[in-house]
Amino acid sequence: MSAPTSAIESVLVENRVFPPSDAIVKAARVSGMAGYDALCAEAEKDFEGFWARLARENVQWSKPFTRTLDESNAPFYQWFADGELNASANCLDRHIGTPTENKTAILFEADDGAVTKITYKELLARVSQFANALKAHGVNKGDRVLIYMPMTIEGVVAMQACARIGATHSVVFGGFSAKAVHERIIDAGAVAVITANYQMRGGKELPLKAIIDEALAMGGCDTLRNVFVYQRTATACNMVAGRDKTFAEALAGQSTECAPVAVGAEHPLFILYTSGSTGKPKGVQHSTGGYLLWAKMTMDWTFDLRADDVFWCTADIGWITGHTYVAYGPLAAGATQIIFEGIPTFPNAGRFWQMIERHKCTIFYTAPTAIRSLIKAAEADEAVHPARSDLSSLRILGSVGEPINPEAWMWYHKNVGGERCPIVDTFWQTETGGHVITPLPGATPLVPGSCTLPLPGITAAIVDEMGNDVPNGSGGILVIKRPWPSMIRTIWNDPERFKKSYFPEELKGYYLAGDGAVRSADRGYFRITGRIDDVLNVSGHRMGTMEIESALVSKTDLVAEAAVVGRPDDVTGEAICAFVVLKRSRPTGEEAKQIANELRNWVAKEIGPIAKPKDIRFGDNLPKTRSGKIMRRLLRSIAKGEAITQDTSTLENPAILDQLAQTN
Ligand code: 6R9
Repeated sequence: MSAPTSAIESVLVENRVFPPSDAIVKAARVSGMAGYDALCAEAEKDFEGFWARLARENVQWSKPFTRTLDESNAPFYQWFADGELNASANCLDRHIGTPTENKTAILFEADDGAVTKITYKELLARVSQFANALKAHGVNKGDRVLIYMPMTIEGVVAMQACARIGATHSVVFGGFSAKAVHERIIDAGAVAVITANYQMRGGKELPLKAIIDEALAMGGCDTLRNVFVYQRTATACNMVAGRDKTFAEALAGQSTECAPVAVGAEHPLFILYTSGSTGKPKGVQHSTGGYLLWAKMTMDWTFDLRADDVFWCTADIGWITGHTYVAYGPLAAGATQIIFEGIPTFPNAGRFWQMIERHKCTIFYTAPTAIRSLIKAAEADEAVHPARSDLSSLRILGSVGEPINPEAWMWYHKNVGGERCPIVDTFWQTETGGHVITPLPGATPLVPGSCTLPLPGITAAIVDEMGNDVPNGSGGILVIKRPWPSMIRTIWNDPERFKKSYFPEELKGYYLAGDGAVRSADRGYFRITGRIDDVLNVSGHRMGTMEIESALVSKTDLVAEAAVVGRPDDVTGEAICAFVVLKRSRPTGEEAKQIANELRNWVAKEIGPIAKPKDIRFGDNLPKTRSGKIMRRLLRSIAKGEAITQDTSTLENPAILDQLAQTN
């Protein structure tokens, strides 16, 4: 861990400011900076009272809580612990008997453009029926269920059905490999898997069930009893008698009514695996009460949601953004939301803009990497430019997953937002459960590339390595000083790692986010400067360098040693760059290309295609200190194509730098 120093200058020179218009301020829920300041003051005056008020207003409790925050076993904080609720009831049942019951909950657009709509009432029936099917197969409160589904209504149904019976879901992104799935089934002790035969992306039919079969064939999944298979396409897939059931088989004869199971506020709603700085992914465990409060409250605060909004978060349910702002938040808030199965470039790179027009989307929330790739596409082909679509329905834009560079911000603002829509650049993490630092659209003056200010009650700060505050304008380590309701509760099966990773002793008990940040000297606005651990952010997806290294060295017939670093990339934010020492002599030319491809495919098989290194360079060795430590900062410079200016006097083998600097 080291405090970042780069990227600080840019925040000091960014002086464009975009305040919300008077009309937006007037109509907003949190209205103007006065509205924001009032909430902050309330939180400061009575921290617990503030959260208790919001938890009562935003969540429906089947048994009210009497105690707000329990810090007695810090950092294992508990919120609203003696309260009881059901997350699915909070997303569905709460709307029954209100005008929302017949409102479209999900407007699903398939890869091929076919549209299906489902109302809240219909969704409740679908979720209840599937919940009954799970129960009939012996899935009980507290059991873990692994979900490996495409972006479909059924993906959300699967998550909500688990929540309804108090089962803890663990969604795995459909791009992860059989090995990654296998590891997660075992770590979570999953009793069931919910998957689909295939998924449709960009006109291609890609297998899902076959990957589950492969994972289960690896053995050791002793807890697993059932696999439920949604028939997304007409193509048949392998079914194992006794273990595998189609949705149709499982649902046959099941009632469409199912009483939600009340759980304690701290009951684990889900586990979501994410990359950390060691090879093993962390199962981030979230609560039910505090998490749901956050999902609902941030829909209102950050997106200023109104009854007639058409909300679209483009994230996959396999990531935290798809949990909080697809599967839970929009439903808890009673919104109409768009769910999109496909990819932004199929059948052409105007798909997002055409869909906004077609469905009169009002709030659009996506990742900088998507924006950057669509800028490129629009510049290359006028036909897919957002100007070709009517985007006048939009009123708020959002960004998430990685820092948005001011150029992309300005393009988004002008070409998508018509210079009228506030952009909420939401900083948060799998571990934070929902937004923690973000502008509020009717309050915060915007500065391109800055996530601006913490939400009321979030005590975000920038500190040095001893946990002392640094002055505005200086870079440092991003922390959150006090707990908040939607924070990570623990790492599944590994409480020690939870403490060590997020509450290191030297940081005074503060939550360590793992990012570097700097606050602007004038406004105190936060800008995230990137991860300070060995985690890369590629297209908004977190990848651990150690995970990729372990995957490479597990190709034992070929690889002796590997080191993985990130380098800046125009479209994906960061790109993965691997330095590899082979067991045979160093290849060059065509042969190097061929082996590099073989290694890329290997990594795709071990982790998933998203982890494939973009660059692979071969060396006779890696730059190491005399004590044998790989000098990653030198590799980072080489990967960027920079001249080495750092001190190399501690290097065991300085000559290796020239060799690695040559592209194969
Ligand atoms: C929600 C999500 C978390 C990491 C985080 C940071 C980066 C997310 C950001 C951002 C700058 C933003 N990140 N949002 N950096 N500005 N608005 O992405 O969760 O997948 O866990 O990634 O993403 O580095 O630490 P997750």
